[in-house]
Formats: sequence, structure tokens, C-alpha cells
Amino acid sequence: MRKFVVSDLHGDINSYNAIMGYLDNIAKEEEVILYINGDLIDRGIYSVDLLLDVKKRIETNSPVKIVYLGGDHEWAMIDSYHIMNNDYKYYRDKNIINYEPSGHEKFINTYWAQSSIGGSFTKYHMEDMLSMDEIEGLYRFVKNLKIYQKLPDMLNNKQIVISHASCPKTVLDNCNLTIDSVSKDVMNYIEKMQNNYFMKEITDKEQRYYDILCLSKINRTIMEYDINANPGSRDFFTIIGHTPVNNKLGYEYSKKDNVINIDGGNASYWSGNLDCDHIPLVEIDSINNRLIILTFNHNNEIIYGTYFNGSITNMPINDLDHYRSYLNNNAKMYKLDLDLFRVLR
Ligand SMILES: [Mn+2]
Repeated sequence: MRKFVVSDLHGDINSYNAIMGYLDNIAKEEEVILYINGDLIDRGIYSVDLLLDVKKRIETNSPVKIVYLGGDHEWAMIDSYHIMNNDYKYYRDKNIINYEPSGHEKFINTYWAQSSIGGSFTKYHMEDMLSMDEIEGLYRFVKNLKIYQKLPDMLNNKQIVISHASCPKTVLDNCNLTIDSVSKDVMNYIEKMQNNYFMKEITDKEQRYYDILCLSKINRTIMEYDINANPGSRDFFTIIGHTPVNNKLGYEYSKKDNVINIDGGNASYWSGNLDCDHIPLVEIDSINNRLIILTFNHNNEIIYGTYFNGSITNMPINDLDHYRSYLNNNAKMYKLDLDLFRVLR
């Protein structure tokens, strides 16, 4: 069984197809499992395509087994839906006319809809492409996503946890927390946070949920200046994403011995930084106490490889060629619709 992790694809269908082409090829001979570590959707213009393909692969038991964990964009989608769900058909038919949400509802509704997180396009695209039944099916699929996963594998004598933004303080064995079960608490947390800058009234439970989904967003400044800042439990080795790290600059958030951030920066790419044209695929190689990081670009190529067991080391060129030889060059490529992209920005 070979285990891979990818994070923050953000509707980037070229990277997705490159990675799935690679894994489909391996799955012809070996068992493969891919953990998608949240933020599959939003910002990028192919979010719905990715969501549908992942859902189909999971429901049809495709050769590459997929475990899709939710990130903050997935819960933003679900929380928006909770608001609209009361009279969704009305909302859609009337194009939001005469809908007057309460302050709380308004915040939830606008959070996913606001262009800065790119959810509005996902929603409109969904409504253009899909029937109401299909939309309902997608919401049901997303709200039942788990939010973290503990693996039996070890790195540096610590058990590996995959989680979008942080290792939960208390790691449950069954990991049964889902987007649905935490979203209400998370939104209450945000509402309190808005009203209470110092978060004095936040309960431990709410803090924990929020940490798992987007801790680094609020702690990023601290982390940048305090190398000892602890993004979660030190009892585990955590693979996170959420905050873009430009791996051309060397994984600056990955110098700790209990965490690696593998968000290659697709969010930055879709925000106009076309230099972030790469996405890391991480293979868990616990036999050799390391992670193998293959970096794909938007042309379906592995552009470089590195190893990680606490620090990054470059992969010897022979090893890199070995991985490149697996590439399925027939993976379907989409031409990015740059005109559409410009309109969206
Ligand atoms: Mn995120």
C-alpha cells in the first residue's frame, strides 16, 4: 500500500490531472491511497470538476483509493448552504431578491460568496452545470467529509496525522469529526471572535475545531516570527496545508520536526501569482523514515523531487528520473481559460 497526500488543489485541474495520471499508473500494479487534505475547491475555476471527479472516484471504488478531508473552504461551502437551504429554490429562482438574512446568516452567506475566497464562482458554476439533485448530492458529500485522519505510519518516532491546518490537541482514534459536526461550532466561534478581539470567551472545544481547519490563518504572524510557536500537538507528526509556502523558497514552514506544510500555493496562483505553478505530491515512506515530495507543474511534469524527515534534501537526479518515468503523459490536460480567469479576478 502506497500512501500519498496532496493539499490545497483549489480547483487546479491541471495539477489534479497530472497527479491522478501518475497515481492511476501506479495503481495498475500496487494499492494506492491518496489523502486530499482540504481546500480542493474555490479560487480555481475547475472546482466543480474536481469535486465531481473525486466524488465519483470515491463512490465507484476507483483503483486509486481517495480519502478526502475537509478544509476551511469546504466548511465555508457547507455553512453557506445551511443558510440557503431553508428556501434554496426560492433563493435561486429569485436570484437572492427579497432575501434578508440576519447578521449571523449574512456573515456566513457572504463569507463563501465573497470573491476573496473564491467561493462565489464555485457556487455559480455548480448552479450552471448541475441539476438541483446533483447540487444536493454534492452538499451531502462535502458535509460528511472528515476533518483529520490519523495514520498508523510513523515519522521521526511520531505517529502521522493529516489535517488541513493543525494537529488537534486531542487526537481521537476514530477521527469521526466531520465538516457537518463542527461547522456550527466553528461559525459560533467566528461570530464570537468578531465580537471579542481577545477571544476570552472561546471554549476549548470551539478553539480546537477552529485550529484544525484554519489555525495558521490567525497564527501566521506568530509563526513567522517565533520558530518555537507550536501549530498543534507535538505528540504527532502533522502534514498540513492551508497557508501557501512557495517551495521554490524552501518550505520555510517546514523546518520543524513535527509538522510539514505542503500547500504549494495554488491559492496564490489563482490570485495572480503565476510563479506558483507547481504543486507538491507527498508520498509517506515510513520504512525509510521520510517523505518523498514530488513537485508537479501545470504541464504535467515532475519538475523536482525532495526528501523530508525534518529537513529538506534534494533528490538525486537518478531518483528523480525514476519517478519521472512513471508519468502518464496521456493524462488529459485542460487548456486554462485565461479570459475567464481574468474576468474572475
Ligand atoms: Mn485553507
